[in-house]
Amino acid sequence: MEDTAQMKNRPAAPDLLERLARIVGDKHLVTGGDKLRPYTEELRGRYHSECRAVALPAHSAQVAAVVECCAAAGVSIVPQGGNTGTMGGAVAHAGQVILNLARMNRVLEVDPVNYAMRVEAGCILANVQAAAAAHGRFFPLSLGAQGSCQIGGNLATNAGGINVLRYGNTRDLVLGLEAVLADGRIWDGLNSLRKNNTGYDLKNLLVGSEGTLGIITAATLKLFPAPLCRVVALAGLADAAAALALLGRLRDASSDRLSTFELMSDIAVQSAVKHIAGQTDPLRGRHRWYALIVADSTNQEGGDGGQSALRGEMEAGLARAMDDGVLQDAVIADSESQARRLVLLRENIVEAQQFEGGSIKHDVSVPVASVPEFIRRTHAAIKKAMPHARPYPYGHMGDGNIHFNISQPPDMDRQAFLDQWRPMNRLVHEIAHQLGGSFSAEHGVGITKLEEMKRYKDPVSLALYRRIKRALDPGDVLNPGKLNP
Ligand code: 2HG
Ligand code: ZN
Repeated sequence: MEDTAQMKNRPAAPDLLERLARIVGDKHLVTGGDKLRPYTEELRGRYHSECRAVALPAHSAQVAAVVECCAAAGVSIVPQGGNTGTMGGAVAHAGQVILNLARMNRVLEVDPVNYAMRVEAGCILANVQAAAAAHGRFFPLSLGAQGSCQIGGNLATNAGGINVLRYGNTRDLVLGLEAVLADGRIWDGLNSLRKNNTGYDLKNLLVGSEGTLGIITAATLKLFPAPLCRVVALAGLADAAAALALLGRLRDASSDRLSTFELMSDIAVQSAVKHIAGQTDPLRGRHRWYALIVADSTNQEGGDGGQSALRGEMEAGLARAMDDGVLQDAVIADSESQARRLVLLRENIVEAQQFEGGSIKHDVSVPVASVPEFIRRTHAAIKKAMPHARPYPYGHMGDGNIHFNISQPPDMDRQAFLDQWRPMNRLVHEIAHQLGGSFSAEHGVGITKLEEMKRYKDPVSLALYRRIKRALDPGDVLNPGKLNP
């Protein structure tokens, strides 16, 4: 194999596009015009892609043929799912081909007895959840973009979401994978075994590799019993230390059946109430912090599918916490529609932040027990650096993953504020690092966090990553320039 520099300098064979069209079909090779936009524009408008073409293969053999063809022409590939990532992992430059898996969207099998399902990589996450539910099973990965993100992208980026506390991270939900490698071979690791202790765990190498080691084309996913009842509560709290205490108490009180424990700052909740139509704050007074709590159960005890038993446990846990001064107020949803509205409050704060002007985003994790200290120190550091900046923190408290976002001072120029992105990142990431945390807990690295990789990853890890990349993709065909600084 020739090296990357040689590949980049060699002009692509003029008939590359013809050959790609022959592989995927004319209709499924997008080369220009408005049709490119869904693949080249990303949701938040932070990046814009250029590309030679977008290829939309129909099955793994076509993916393999596209990879072989591009590799032979010295053209690199950007694998892409629903294009909902936030770190620029699916962003392409003019010389590249985007390979989007949208057409590979079949649910291949749901096996309720084995608690497993096999899907193609382009399945929309919400459709995966629905297919599992249709067989009385539960696929727990759940995140804001689930109506448009693809499961292959979720796996390639190890995207997290709001159920990690109970069901584990995305990589924990995978039993097997199929992937196309940089040399066009198809790796078939699509088994549904719970135990298979034979050799290196290749699937875990690919999950979270952001398309740099192989293109995930199909997956066998782990399913769970479908929850029959759920209790959704919103608590008002004085500080993050109280939220931490409440988290522990409710894990105990519910026999560890909490699936979600999300922390939201007052500014985040109030901004959702202000900007999102129909959104209300169900608590009587204002609180500095709020927690959205979901518990679910498959235990059918009692005449109502277990609902009152689980509700009883949660009510008792919340009442004790109130008596002990841990929480200031709480409400439990009385109906499924109220429950849905409470969950929407958390979902809406992401969109609501856009109405507060420019925002600088963070996605850090620290040990769960260190969240209060992280929040305290970060808040103070931001206020010192920019007194009128408005910290807008929220996140997956149960996983120690806080989006310590910052909204611009109201009277500051938006761009002048956004120009502070890097120094603000540095400040927040330093504190997370000092507390033994990560600068990217769920959104990955892409191109946005390459500097942080250099700064915070230990040199041995970085050297191993480079070796693994060279071993699997010596020609730098797959998503070059992403993840590895
Ligand atoms: C969430 O938790 C997402 O809602 C988005 O990870 C976070 O936009 C963000 O900062
Ligand atoms: Zn998140």
